[in-house]
Amino acid sequence: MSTNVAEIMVETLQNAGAKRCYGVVGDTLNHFTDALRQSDIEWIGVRHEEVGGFAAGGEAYLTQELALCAGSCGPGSLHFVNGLFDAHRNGSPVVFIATQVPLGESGSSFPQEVDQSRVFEQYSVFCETLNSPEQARRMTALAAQTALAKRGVAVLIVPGDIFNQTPQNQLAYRTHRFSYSLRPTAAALVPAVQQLNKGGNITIFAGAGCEDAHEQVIALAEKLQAPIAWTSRAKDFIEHDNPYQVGMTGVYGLEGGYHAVAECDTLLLLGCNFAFSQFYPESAAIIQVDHDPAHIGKRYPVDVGIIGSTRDTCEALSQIVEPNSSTRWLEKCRKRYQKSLQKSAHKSKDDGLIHPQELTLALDRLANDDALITADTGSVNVWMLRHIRSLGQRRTLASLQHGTMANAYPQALGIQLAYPDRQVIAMCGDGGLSMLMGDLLTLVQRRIPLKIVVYNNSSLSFVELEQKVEGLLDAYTELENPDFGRVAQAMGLWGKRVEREDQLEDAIGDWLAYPGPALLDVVVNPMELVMPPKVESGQVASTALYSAKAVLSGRMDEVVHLVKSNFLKR
Ligand SMILES: Cc1ncc(C[n+]2csc(CCOP(=O)(O)OP(=O)(O)O)c2C)c(N)n1
Ligand SMILES: [Mg+2]
Repeated sequence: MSTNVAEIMVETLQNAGAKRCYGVVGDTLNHFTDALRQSDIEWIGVRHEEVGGFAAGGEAYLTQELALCAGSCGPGSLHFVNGLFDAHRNGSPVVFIATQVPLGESGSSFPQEVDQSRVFEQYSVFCETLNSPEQARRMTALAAQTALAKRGVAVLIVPGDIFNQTPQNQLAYRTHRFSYSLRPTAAALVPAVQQLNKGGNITIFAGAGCEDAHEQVIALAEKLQAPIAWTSRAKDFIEHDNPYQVGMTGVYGLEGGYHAVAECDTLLLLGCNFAFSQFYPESAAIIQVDHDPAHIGKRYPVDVGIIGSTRDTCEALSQIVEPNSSTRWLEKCRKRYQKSLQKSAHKSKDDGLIHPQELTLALDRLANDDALITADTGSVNVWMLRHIRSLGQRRTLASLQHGTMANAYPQALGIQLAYPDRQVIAMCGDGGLSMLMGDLLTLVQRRIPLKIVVYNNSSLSFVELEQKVEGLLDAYTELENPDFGRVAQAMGLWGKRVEREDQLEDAIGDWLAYPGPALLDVVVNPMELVMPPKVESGQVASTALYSAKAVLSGRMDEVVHLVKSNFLKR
């Protein structure tokens, strides 16, 4: 058996399946990293701890295995906050070892002392302090078990002087893992079946709770002839090989998904936690299926709740609902979806400029069928969600719950380490990339063959859109950028900049074929805005107000460009 606390913790985490630990070494962490050095867990030194938090989150999200982070006391652990909040909200099983000043100094405002528990308890599944060496094995096993079972970040705070102490006695605590199913009883299904048997226009709205239920959801849709709209987080589980899917609703969605949800008679929510009430139907009967009773009616009033896994509940419902003989509603929604998708992908008339949709469609065509793709918060993740097809083997990740910038390439860094033989692509905003650029050096130092593409619109464009639809003159969104291709080259990556549409395809080919880390800087049309499917009349008026303000302040050219790019589609 291991001897000191650091060794006990590392052994326990390794037995729980952890393969990598991300962080920056230092002071209170040194005994822990020394134990890691002698284990099978790989230390991934990053330049900024936030990147380590995102990377662990990306790795754990896709593998559903434990990933680790460890921080030195005070600022070293604080730097993880944003990355780990994102990991937690994505449901990534991560254990974070936050170290603390020596136990005897706690509470004395000792240099670098920060009360980590007050920071991390709000977004974690477990947040406890190790107060004695005897607790080491038990608390570490529990942290890992809770992260895996509840899918989130478990934080274990360890005073630095405990690591090299040896416990007097130890019991054989370890991490237990289970898979289980949650099948509703026949009686619990009756109200839902009665409603579904009334027929009419039934729509399924599928959420992230449909993971592992692709086949069962489609079988139920077939029986009900129901279109399936999906939330952004359900993309990978629902979109592919699905003749019933009609895309997303919400600000990221298009008309197809919007109308299917807003205008149905019965809405069947499957593992769906969609937060934006203005996109729910005003007068439909709503049935909600969820594994967690606390989620029923949380986002919008519902008529019937069923507690069960999506997989088991759909299987049970498919066996007992009456088949719907009318395909009219389904066909109407599918047609709207195809039309809205084409409209959104169209080029505008500004010849020569690269439109972000065109770039995304080119990536979709040229990326491998099993590529792993991340996207930054902003306009970029909308282009990814709309235009990169999931294809079944492809997986995607964005910061859809936490909504932080600068997530894409750090998440992809962890994903590429976990899947060294797969093509991994990070779709970055120019704002996102430049916010956390230092770890491009980690890609070079560790030869991580990640492919980064920058949607370079010299702008925090999503915020520009927000300001314009509120009738404000856009302000403080401009970015003065370098040639990111040359910056990448100077840092040791393959780098290139593309400015014209006719260069795009070849450049993507060269970039994807490069065997090491590579960055493609693509200058995209800055006026191409993410248009939501339902533009409120107030928003139209506000956009007109923006135009009036812009004209009055001598920015007429911008108004012409905006109208050409977004309203005069070919
Ligand atoms: C850490 C953080 N800061 C600020 C914001 C607010 N915000 C959301 S999107 C965005 C702009 C992103 O710009 P960029 O990465 O260039 O992408 P674009 O929208 O231009 O495609 C900002 C500032 C945020 N979500 N997260
Ligand atoms: Mg931008």
